[in-house]
Amino acid sequence: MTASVASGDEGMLARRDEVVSLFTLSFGRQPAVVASAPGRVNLIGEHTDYNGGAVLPIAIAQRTWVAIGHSRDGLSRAVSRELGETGAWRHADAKATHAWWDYVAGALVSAESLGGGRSAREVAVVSDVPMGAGLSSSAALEVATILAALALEGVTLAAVGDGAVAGGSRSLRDVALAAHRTETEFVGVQCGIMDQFASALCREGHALHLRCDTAQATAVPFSRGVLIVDTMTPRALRQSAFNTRRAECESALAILRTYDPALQTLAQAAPDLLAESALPAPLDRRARHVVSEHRRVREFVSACAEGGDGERLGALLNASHRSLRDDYECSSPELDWVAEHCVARVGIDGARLTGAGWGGCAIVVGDDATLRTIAPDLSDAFETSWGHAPRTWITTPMAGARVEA
Ligand code: NG1
Repeated sequence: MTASVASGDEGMLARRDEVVSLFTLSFGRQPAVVASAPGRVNLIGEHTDYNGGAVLPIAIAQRTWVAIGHSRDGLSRAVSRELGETGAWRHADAKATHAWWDYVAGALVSAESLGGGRSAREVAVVSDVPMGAGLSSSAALEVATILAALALEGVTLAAVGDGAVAGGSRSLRDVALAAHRTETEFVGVQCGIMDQFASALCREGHALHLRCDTAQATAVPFSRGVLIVDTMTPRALRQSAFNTRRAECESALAILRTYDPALQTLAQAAPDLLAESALPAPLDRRARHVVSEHRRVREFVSACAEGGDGERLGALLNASHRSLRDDYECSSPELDWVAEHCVARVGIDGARLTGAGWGGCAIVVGDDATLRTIAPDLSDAFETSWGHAPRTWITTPMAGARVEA
């Protein structure tokens, strides 16, 4: 099995044409606007977001494309190339129905507060962001829909760095926050802000250093390649294990606050405080992971700013994996296999699990050409060891959301 290659300009144009065709075929006229937004993968900073720490995602090559136009009969509709069934609803009565178009209906509702209109609209969706792989396909759909809805009403966005349309009083940051509200308030998934911020604000050739306590976001130059390996293992126990970890982190913070009442978040706890408080097991290990991972993000960002030395980056990635495996206990044998298989190879910096863990994806970071060479062998060796093939993608840091010309 070979890794999919990042889409180039031609692929982007083809996808834009496909979503225009889908819209035209479905609704009998051309769309007024097309917008797109990428999926994301987190380079480092795992299980830090809900502990007030930092994360460092990049936008991946796979994107979601949304074409939009005003509806002519008062009914909103959404059609998707990948998801089949067409949804129809009245915008004024929009509510979550556990259908894929909840993300579209909810995004149109969230866009209202930014000037995104209240009328019925028709939307076509084409996406190559893999679903169910932890690469934020839902955030990409929310962000692209909100951006398309704003452009349809002529709302222009103020520049954030150089990632947005110039002018206007709204920014891509507002789009990210509206997309996050879609997920938490409309769809009803209580997630952190990373996915929507990454999809909206990432810049090509950069990672996004996002402080989850203040929502402060900075672009950090990052030019290495990333091989994403989806181990394709069932993640049945993931949600309950995730909830257990969140509760453990809350307990650890409550105990630490008895020593330092001013402590705001677990990620900010000083190593000395951890030692002094002698947290009971396993809270000591959970806290150690969160505090050390938050520090690793800072060191990774410094290493990137100072030229991105592969050895330094790799040491931090590998340390992150060990900490997730041993202290946070959220790895899996397959994820450990990927991490171990990739260490000490020329052209590879390091590897670690990404996302929540307990199955799911790992990333291998290194030189783009080396990743393309090793990906097929890695897939074959994985299949020999585990009896099934992984899904793999290679990407470099891509641009965030945009309105298409
Ligand atoms: P993934 O596994 O990528 O969905 C989950 C959380 C993130 C973060 C990571 C661990 C959801 C929707 N996402 O990510 O917010 O906590 O785990 O760093 O729960």
